[in-house]
Amino acid sequence: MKPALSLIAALAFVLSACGGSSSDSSSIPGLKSDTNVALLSRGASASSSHNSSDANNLIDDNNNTYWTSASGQKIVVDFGSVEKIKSIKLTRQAASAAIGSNPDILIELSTNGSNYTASNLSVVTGGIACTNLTTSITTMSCTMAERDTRYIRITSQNGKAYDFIELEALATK
Ligand SMILES: [Ca+2]
Repeated sequence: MKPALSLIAALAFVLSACGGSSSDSSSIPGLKSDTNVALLSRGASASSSHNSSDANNLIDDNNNTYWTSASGQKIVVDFGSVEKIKSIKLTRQAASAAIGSNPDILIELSTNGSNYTASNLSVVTGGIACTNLTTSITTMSCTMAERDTRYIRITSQNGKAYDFIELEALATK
């Protein structure tokens, strides 16, 4: 092989090696990153008896789709397996929602789908602690100590109904 050709071959090798691994850090073995486990595309599912056909709109990674609740109606997201959840974020079409001991939106976590514990994201005190809690007209988010969770249940209460756009639940994996 002539020198010029071997140089081109070497450059091509370097470029292909770089191109194969630069875009997605999560693909590097041993390197963990925050992962949204509440996604249809990751095997999660959402179910409700009210507007059941639209339930998966809550976890479809699409901000143009939503599930419309009704007071007293709940939606349950199942990650498919127990995950160590470190943050929860729920977005909705703009509408006020009271938080406190009797919140308009109750958010609860469970490992088995029968025993649920409320997040302080909605009840503020007495539930699963949030190390950081933010609420707005469209967003409720809570960061928390890692907690084993498979199911998140969201219930509209007090005569209120909401259009819930997306639920995000991050785990490090
Ligand atoms: Ca959506």
